[in-house]
Amino acid sequence: MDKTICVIGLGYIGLPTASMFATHGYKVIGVDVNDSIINKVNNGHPHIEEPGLKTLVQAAVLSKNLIASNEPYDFDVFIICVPTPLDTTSCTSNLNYVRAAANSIIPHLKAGSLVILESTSPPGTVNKVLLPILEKSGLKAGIDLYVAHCPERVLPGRILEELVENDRIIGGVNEESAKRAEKLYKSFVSGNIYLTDATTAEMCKLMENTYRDVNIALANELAKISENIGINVWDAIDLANKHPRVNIHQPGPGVGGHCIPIDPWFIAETAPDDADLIKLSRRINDGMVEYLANKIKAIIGTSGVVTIFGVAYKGNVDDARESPSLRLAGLLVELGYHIKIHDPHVHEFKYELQELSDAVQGSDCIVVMVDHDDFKNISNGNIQKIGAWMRNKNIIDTRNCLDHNSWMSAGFDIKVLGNGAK
Ligand code: SAJ
Repeated sequence: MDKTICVIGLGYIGLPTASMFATHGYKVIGVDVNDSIINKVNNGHPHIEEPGLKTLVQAAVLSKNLIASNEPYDFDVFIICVPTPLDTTSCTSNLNYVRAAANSIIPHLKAGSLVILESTSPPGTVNKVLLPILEKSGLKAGIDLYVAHCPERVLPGRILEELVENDRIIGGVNEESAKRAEKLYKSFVSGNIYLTDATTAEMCKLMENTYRDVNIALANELAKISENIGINVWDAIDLANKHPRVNIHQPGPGVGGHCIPIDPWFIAETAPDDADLIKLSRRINDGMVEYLANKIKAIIGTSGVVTIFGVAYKGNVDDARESPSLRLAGLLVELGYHIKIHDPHVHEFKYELQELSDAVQGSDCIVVMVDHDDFKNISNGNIQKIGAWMRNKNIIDTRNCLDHNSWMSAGFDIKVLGNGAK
């Protein structure tokens, strides 16, 4: 019976997972390389903004069932929740953090230890990367060492609910590994738990996010076509989705976050000659910022002041990782435009962030890149003020999220991505 767990990596998945186990009957050591994170966790002040997480971490720490440390202990179970970033030059996975985590637990393994990889990884990572390292301990996977892959699928902003409610896929190097991991997660997961092999579990996670990226690429391609043929793609998608088996996604300025734009590459690196649609979809989605730059050029010419509204990767979050706005900003600067940026949720960004009034001062065009509620709810009075501060009253709504009549009444020329209707 497993009673003690080492969670390696206290990020946006590791910390909630460690805290969940610590409040459901397990003694947990949360291991991280960052001393500041360790101190914050031990003081009950998580470094991650996530609804309900502070309460959960404080309960886990106060119960003394969660201690953060910079090194593992000789516990029963080890759960690896470290980053697996994309090497953007080669578009391949960087598994160095997984290797480092695996090496760090070798001295703490004993006969019967269970190791679970949660980090999203290319298919084959458990069998070809993790096992060879863990077996340096002298233990043999499937004999006296149990190993499984249990990917997460939680939506940032709803992590604690989805950690409990979502179905989980567990892939073991053998059936006993999967079953031992299943018993562990059943301590707090109310969703169904499905068992498979490790490589299938790795591929399943990647397929989920690749499905989303490919469907977003379809929506973006339909948006461009709709502009050309003079219809509103948003209305067309809404109507097409009335079909019981159609789920066309929403167009946008590109795909951000540290999952959807990255996970498809993990499949492509494994089968580069067979991943044509997957790679093309990535190019279509990443190409939306060039499409927008051409739209801006058609509106204000080859120079001027462009205001970017929103740098988070999606609405109402403060995370700007892999944000399309980052790529658009770089492209516009390269093309010679003067850019000004405003995002009410994000406070650190590669480019200067300004308050709204400063960001629109003297601007020739606002590009709404993120459907923050703050942008949707700008009052008519403030729309008038924004118009008065701008040099030219142009606005491009890439998320179809604004009240277009309000902006048009204030004298704005409004363009909506994908809306070619006059
Ligand atoms: N986006 C569109 N059009 C859409 C949907 C999303 O342009 O129709 C864009 C968003 O603006 C954003 C990006 O795609 O820039 C990603 O958005 P997302 O809604 O997919 O959010 P994530 O990345 O936070 O969460 C996804 C989820 N995966 C799926 O829905 C299949 C989540 O369940 C995963 O756990 C998460 O990736 C992850 O960590 O893998």
